[in-house]
Amino acid sequence: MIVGTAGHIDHGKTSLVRALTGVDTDRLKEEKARGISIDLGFAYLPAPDGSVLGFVDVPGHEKFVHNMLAGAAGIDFVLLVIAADDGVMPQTREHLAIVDLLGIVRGLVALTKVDLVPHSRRTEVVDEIRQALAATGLANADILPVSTETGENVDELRRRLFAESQAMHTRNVRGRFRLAVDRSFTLAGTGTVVTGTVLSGAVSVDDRVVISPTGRPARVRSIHAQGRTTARGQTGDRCALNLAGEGIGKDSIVRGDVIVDPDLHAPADRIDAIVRLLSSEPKPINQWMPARLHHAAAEVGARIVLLADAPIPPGGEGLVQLVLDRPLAAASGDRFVLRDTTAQRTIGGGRFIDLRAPPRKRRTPERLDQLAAHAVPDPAAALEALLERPPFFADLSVFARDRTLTAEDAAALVECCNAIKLPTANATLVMSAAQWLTLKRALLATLQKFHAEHPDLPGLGLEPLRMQIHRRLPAPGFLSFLQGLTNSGDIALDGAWVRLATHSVRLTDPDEKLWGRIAPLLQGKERFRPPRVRDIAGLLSAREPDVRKLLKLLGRMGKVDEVAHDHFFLRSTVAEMVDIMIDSSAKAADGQFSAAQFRDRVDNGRKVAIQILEFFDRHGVTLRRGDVRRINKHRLDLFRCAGEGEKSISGRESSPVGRPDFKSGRGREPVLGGFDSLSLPPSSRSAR
Ligand SMILES: Nc1nc2c(ncn2[C@@H]2O[C@H](COP(=O)(O)OP(=O)(O)OP(=O)(O)O)[C@@H](O)[C@H]2O)c(=O)[nH]1
Ligand SMILES: [Mg+2]
Repeated sequence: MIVGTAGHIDHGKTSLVRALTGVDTDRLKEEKARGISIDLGFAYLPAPDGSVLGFVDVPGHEKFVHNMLAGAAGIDFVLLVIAADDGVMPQTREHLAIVDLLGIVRGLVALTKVDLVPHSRRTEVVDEIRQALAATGLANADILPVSTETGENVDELRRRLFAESQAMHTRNVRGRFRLAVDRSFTLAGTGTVVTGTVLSGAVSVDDRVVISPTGRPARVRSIHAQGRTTARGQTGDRCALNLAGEGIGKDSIVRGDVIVDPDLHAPADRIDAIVRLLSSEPKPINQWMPARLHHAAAEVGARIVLLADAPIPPGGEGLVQLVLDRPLAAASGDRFVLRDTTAQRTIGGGRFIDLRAPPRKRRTPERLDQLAAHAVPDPAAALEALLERPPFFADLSVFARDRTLTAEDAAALVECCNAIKLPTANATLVMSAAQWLTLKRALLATLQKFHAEHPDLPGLGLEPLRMQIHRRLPAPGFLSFLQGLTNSGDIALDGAWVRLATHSVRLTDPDEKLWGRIAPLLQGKERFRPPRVRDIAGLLSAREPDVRKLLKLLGRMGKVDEVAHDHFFLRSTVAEMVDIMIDSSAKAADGQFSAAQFRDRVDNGRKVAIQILEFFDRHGVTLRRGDVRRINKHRLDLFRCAGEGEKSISGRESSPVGRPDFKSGRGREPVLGGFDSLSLPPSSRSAR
């Protein structure tokens, strides 16, 4: 258990810690000279149960409240020190407000210097204290009269602290490691040492950590926890870490930095939060009000953006966006305190709700609804609430990181919420099973409708499909969703096209008829020099655009290939030409053949032969060097005829490129304008 003192200057905090532990925490020369505490002091006290109590002694001077704040962030139990002669003073109230804003509800009031006052004063001051505590989390705290001068109740106080420590359930060691740095120094023979309270998780010797927000990596060389050497420190321990790493020195780590599990490093400079303004404040919080923000041991300048219409009145509470001067290493749910810009008084504080606050549309009803879900403390309940609201998905990676959840915690969360994961390259999105099903139904219905209206099209483009679905996922998540449906056999992805698995392209009756007349022109003797679109149109007295459109469609169906502009060959002819090239190359000692050799075999004139070879070059089937070409056996399957997949052609290796290659965006599509979109739409490209 970490005990922190609080209270007005000179009320006897340091004396009390010394009486309890035997340690004088005022170490600085200036502290000795002025007889006041300036910075944080630390002491340890072994308890009878074998545990060790840690003490953080804070200064009471109004100028050093920022130091008090740095110390108060990691404490479990507050020892509010009030001198019986003075009674409740300004920093008694301010420290009490801070402790309350930080959510510290366990504590005890030490009524010090009782040796200096008559007995009647004791009851008087106790009444005053009760009033001050009334509206806080410490309303029911015990008030114990003590004197370090006479020793009255010092043993009793120590005994009570031991009992409190024992009663306190060991803090849950769940979560990833975070330690808020309050000191950084160099120790001769050891190196760089940082101290602070472990806010979550645990750390072991040799662990890799990151200093956040700077992002510098380091290794933990050794650990002291609660004043003792150990191999491991955990939540609630005050630890000293000896850190090693490039550029690691006492000056590269400062008070306010947070040593974190590398996966947690994601500083935030725009945070949505719930804030409470102290009732003692004279003015409300207005739009864009500046303030000093204290979080853990860090302090930054901030602007307050109101998320509701009205200003937050003294004693009131409201949602705000905190726009920070520089990023903080924080976690969702962390407490913070606000002070005025001149650092003269504490004005309020609250709890971080969403570390990834949007700079725009931050007050829309949809966003505020999401914030309500983010505000739920229990991770499972919060995630469940998020998934029930627009946009009906969440980024699990970000959610888990910002709540410092471990991988196991995150997995358990998915299980517990019955959520469905959509893994993408950089993140894992999650949806509720119900929403996933809704999306699936909407998608299948959209495709079904599209196929019914366009039986001659291979499918709907990825991006148009995504935009047509009312429940819209971001492109990478959508691709992941489609991949899931592909795996389950509901849909098929062909290049950039999405179709129902059951859909196959059918020609319309007029097209079927026209094809019946065109096909013979591409076969037989003339198959290596078939007529071009214009010639076909002339021969059949058909409209040129109709012929072109049909042949392009047949290209998508894999029946023909557009070898050169407006020059279509039957797929079987292309396959035959591939065989001819294989044969030519097999007959040559060096596996190479010339354009002239190819032209002689297909007998179609130099110009056409070259166009065909260039077509194969573009598809990587042939590799050209000067006047000769080689076969690239890895691309041979590109031009097999439909249904020919099983036929083994000697010398050909079955290759993964037989199917359209979704990943690379390459497929069977002719390079020359035969396909509306050769590569994937930009959205699906960004999906990787
Ligand atoms: N008579 C009497 N004097 C006390 C008692 N406790 C502290 N003092 C005296 O009060 C003065 C201030 O004590 P500190 O312990 O330094 O007070 P503090 O609260 O730590 O002061 P800051 O850290 O500067 O805020 C010292 O001169 C102490 O000797 C007490 O119980 N009785
Ligand atoms: Mg002191």
